[in-house]
Amino acid sequence: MLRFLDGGESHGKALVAILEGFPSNFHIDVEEINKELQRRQQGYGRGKRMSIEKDQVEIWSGLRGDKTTGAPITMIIKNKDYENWKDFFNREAKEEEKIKIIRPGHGDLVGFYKYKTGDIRDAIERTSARNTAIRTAIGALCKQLLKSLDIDIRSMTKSVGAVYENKVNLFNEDIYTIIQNSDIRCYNKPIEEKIKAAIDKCKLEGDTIGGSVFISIKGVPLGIGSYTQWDRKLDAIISMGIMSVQAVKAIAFGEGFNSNIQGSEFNDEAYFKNNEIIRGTNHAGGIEAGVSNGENIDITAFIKPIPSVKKGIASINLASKENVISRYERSDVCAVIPAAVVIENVCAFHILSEILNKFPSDEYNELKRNFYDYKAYLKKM
Ligand code: EPS
Repeated sequence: MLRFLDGGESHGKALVAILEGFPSNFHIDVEEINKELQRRQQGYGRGKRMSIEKDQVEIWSGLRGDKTTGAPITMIIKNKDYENWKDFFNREAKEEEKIKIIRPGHGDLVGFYKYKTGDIRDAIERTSARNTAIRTAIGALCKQLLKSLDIDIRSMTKSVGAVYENKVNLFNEDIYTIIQNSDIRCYNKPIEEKIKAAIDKCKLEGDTIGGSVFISIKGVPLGIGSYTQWDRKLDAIISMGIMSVQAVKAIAFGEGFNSNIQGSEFNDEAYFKNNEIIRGTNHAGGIEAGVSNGENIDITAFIKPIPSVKKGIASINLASKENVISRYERSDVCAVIPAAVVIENVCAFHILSEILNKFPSDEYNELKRNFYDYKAYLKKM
């Protein structure tokens, strides 16, 4: 079983995670993880914080040289901004600095009453999307192993505000190079310009903007996940991972949000061609009955506008019980573009975890052998 726990505050010393169940004898490329962390830090619409941080992972356990030993892997990403918060974190909060005015939409209200520390700051620190850095590091490691099993996870921006990008084939190298080099993660230049203009407009207005991202996973063989029990369904498992990413409000697999298709058209027609199963379409998004069917796993995730808006909105002071204008906390204007990278990596963790559930292996070569034997069996059917 692959599992992890993470800890860390947005402006605390570091983000930390312990990943357990990762097979031994796998050569890790730390620089590849750092590249993934850099991808996450990019994207149009980021705020000032990204000019402070330059995320780099340190691996403190579970390795001998660059090879995994099967022991828990401890990952650390230091927060550079901690230098500016050191004093703040190392003493009790002074009464006058405690935050009592909520940012509606954020975790401020629920955190204040749930954990009762008397300061909304404590909720802000742990609810922050800074947490996605460590989630990305964990996923990036899983992604490396998946890549060696010919499983590739890619993403693009699908929409920002009212501007929509057409879906393209992410596994066409020319197309994907353009997307990877775009700071909107878009293929179409005119759409990219429109999205930038929409983000700029929001920034000027002191507002924020949401959107959607498209993730496609290629190479997952038929048979990962199970319909025999609710908590073994692959789409349910992936959904939990994605839903736990800050600001995600909805997920669709394939054409899951399209109510304008009737059954005869929605269901992906199947054919045999040279003894191989061919599907006419992929409206199911690669998962039928909670089990991968061998097609690409296609996911769209919807990200709400960030709740920290400069433009004041109606809010409340929890101490004085007055109706006030919301307070502003430094933030990004648009988190859609980095969310695409985060969700790629969140998916990587769950896909690897479910592959390990089907092929329980302590050691990497054992996993590889079992995985490819299974793929050979599928081919022979
Ligand atoms: C975030 C607020 C901003 C973002 C942060 C998420 O941070 P700060 O409060 O330091 O300005 O930059 O995202 C990251 C730090 C990151 O690494 O993605 C929030 O409130 O969620």
